[in-house]
Amino acid sequence: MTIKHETQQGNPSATPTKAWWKEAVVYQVYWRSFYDSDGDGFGDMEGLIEKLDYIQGLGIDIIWLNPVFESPDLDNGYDISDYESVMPKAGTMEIWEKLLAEVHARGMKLIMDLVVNHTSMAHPWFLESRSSRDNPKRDWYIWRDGQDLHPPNNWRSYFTPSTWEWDVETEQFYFHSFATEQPDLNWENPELRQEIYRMMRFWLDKGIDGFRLDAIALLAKPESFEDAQNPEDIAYLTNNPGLHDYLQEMHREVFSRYDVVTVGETAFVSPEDGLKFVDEERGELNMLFHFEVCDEMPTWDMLRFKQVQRRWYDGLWGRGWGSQFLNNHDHTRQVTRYGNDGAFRVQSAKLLATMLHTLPGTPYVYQGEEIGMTGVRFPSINHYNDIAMRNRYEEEVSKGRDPQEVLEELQPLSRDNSRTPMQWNDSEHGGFSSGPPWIYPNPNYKDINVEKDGASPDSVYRYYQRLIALRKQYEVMVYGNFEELEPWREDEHLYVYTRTLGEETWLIVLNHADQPAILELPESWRNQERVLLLDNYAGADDEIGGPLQLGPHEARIYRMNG
Ligand code: ISL
Repeated sequence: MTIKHETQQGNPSATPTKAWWKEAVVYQVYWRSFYDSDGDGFGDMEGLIEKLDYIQGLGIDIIWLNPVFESPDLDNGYDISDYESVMPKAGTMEIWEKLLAEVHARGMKLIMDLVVNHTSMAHPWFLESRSSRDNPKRDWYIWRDGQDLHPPNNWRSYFTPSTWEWDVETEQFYFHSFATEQPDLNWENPELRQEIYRMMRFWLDKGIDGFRLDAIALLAKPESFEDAQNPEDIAYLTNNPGLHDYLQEMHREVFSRYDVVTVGETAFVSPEDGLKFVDEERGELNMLFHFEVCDEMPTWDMLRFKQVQRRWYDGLWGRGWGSQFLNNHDHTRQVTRYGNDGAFRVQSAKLLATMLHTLPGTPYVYQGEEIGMTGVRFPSINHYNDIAMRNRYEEEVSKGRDPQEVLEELQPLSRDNSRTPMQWNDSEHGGFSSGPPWIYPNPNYKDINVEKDGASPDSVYRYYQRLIALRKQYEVMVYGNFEELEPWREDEHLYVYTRTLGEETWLIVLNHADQPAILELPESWRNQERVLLLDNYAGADDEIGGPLQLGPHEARIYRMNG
């Protein structure tokens, strides 16, 4: 079979092919922070089972479960030491089977977060590989001679100053894209690849509904590890030659044999690169997460966000599928980073949700965003757990920088912002656990929690329910063509766009600002019949023919000629 490498741009006026995972809303469960059933301070799968009705109540279709495989847990499960057993912290294989059955019994699907770019250094494969230069598994990882004990090149990893670690036993360096404890697998080795495919089929044969593929754009490494011009720009870790050959082989050997969904975590991809992963003609992945916002837009910038949305719509639409998200377990909470988590927290949480659920692509809800949970500022580095942040803090302070200055620089984007325990009620630890949690709760759990949100007439959870219910009722929200209204294309606060499918046209109006706005619709729109399907102010609509008077962070969805 020839490998297809050519790609075209998307087709903005096309109507996409239909698929269940395009119509779905995904809820990401960072289980260790979701609900602790046994009081050990860690969330667990039993706790998740107890809360499945809460998730189903939103109208969720798919649950994305962060890694539960056996692991020393240095990177919270992204350092796997046994792909076919469950980390005791999370539960047992029997409990996992029960979780899958309970998810399916509620008509939902379960996708597993799988890390195949690297393993833990405690994985038996690595222990064998590092035991001697002629061990049969030596080539399952990436080993190179240095240059007079210096690393083979100047690359830095995501979490450390160098991607190379010296191994005194066999006197070579091994390669790691993340922490030293996370050695990269050598995907050039066909035996390794076949073992990964067998493991994937092991889980798919248990009945899971797909995978979230961690760091999947990193699988291929360059022939020769030349020095980088700018070692700080770590994009060199991704999209190396051969990557798509591996993904097309993975699709042939695994995904093509099941009715499952695959979503790739593809950092550093452009729409052109992205289409190579998700072009439905190519047989690789179903959809992807790009990071042109979360990795590259430190704070809200409406014009930049609009530009990113245009690029990806034009780049993928009609040929491949994307996702919409503004936070996850790696990126701080969206209402803090990209909205207003103060005076307008509730309205802002709803506006961001309206935007993500009405823009093209599958929306991903990260646990807690459905009640407007916020980021956090812990007082010292010792309150933080995230290996990425702690490594960077040490690295910067070791350069002689002021520790408090480094702390304040790292706090806003620390991954721990979104990893604080789910806030269920205002009891101790937010109702997350009866024991001290593995990570400090956000002190605002007394004011922001599921119970209090549910008791509020302005419940964010109930707004998400209504938003998600609309998706089930109207196909235009999934398959409708996207187009911005000209007068507001360059507006820094107002985002005004339509979704159109056949005779159905929706107009979405968002005022991403702390001030009210008056919006004079163009003549052709002003007098059209319309139905206000959803409004985060729950107020009456404006008179047809007159201007739209929007409050701060007000979001509206109109069905035109409804
Ligand atoms: O967190 C990021 C930047 O601050 C992301 O770019 C992230 O580190 C990167 O995209 C890869 O993330 C994934 O792999 C890591 C793991 O630590 C992350 O939690 C996971 O989402 C290594 O497995």
